[in-house]
Order: sequence, then structure tokens, then C-alpha cells
Amino acid sequence: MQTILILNGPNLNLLGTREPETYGSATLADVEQLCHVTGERLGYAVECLQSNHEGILLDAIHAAGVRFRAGELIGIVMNPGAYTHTSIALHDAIKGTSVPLVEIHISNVHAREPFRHHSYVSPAATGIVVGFGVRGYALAIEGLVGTGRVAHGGGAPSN
Ligand code: CA2
Repeated sequence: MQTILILNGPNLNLLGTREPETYGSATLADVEQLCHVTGERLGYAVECLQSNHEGILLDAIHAAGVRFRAGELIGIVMNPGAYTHTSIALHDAIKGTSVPLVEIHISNVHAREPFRHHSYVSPAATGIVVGFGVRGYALAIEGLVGTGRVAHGGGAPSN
């Protein structure tokens, strides 16, 4: 069974503990459970990692790239948290590995402060899901599966 990797960036371990008006009441464990259920419904294994450290997220993307090229992993669903707005390194890692990655944000970042309007990740992403709450993780998994990209000469998505 092929795998989908779910990556959550800084502070997302705090989900469900505060700011429910912005991020809802679901915890990170709830989000990861939703991802497991969604992935398995679609026939994929799901692995989840949350880190507050940029280098750990970069290493995870690099390792995912190796697994993508081996045909073991179809891609990544990532909420890069605040690194979205700061990290050229994340952009370079996604581009450099060519691993399909769907960027997801729980809140509608475009309806928030101007510093959240720019993403370094979006230009490197296969697709983006923004503003649908934690349900966005399920939508992002559906989107990733729908792209149908494969590592060896698969070419453009068929849909
Ligand atoms: O809307 C999103 O998913 C964000 O990626 C969340 C990030 C934020 O920096 C981005 O601009 C948008 C923040 C994640 C922190 O989550 C918390 C959850 C509960 C309490 C405190 C922080």
C-alpha cells in the first residue's frame, strides 16, 4: 500500500487548546485521526509528523522525495504553519525533491493580517486548500490522490 505523509509545522501541536475562533476546537490528534480515516478510505497508508523545527521538516521532505521516487509514497499534505510566510528553505526542498505537495491552511490566511497573505510554499505546491477548517486536511488528501502523478515518467495529471 502506498503512503501519504502529513506534515504539520510550528505551533500546530497547540491546536484545540486556544484560539478556537480561528482554528476550531479539534486537536492535532483529531486532525491526524481524520487523515488516517480519509487516506485509508482512499486506499493509502497515512503517516503523520508535526515539528516546531524547520530542519526536521526539511529532512522529512527530503526523505519523502526518496520514497516518492521509489514509488512508495504518493506525496505530502503539509500545513507549514508560520514557516509558510518565511521559509525559502521549504520552497527549495519541495522544488528540489519534486515531491507532490498539497499546502493546507485551516484559516483563510487571505482574510487575516497582510503578513499571512504571502506563501513561499504555494509556488512549489501542487495545490492549495485554504480556509475550510480542519476539514481541509481531508480535502487536501482527496486532491493529492486526484492528481495521479507518479515518480517515473508519469507526466502531467490526467484530470
Ligand atoms: O491557518 C493555518 O493553518 C495556519 O497555517 C496556522 C499557523 C499560522 O501561522 C498560519 O498563518 C496559518 C499557526 C498555527 C498555530 O496554531 C495554533 C493553534 C492553536 C493555538 C495557537 C496556535
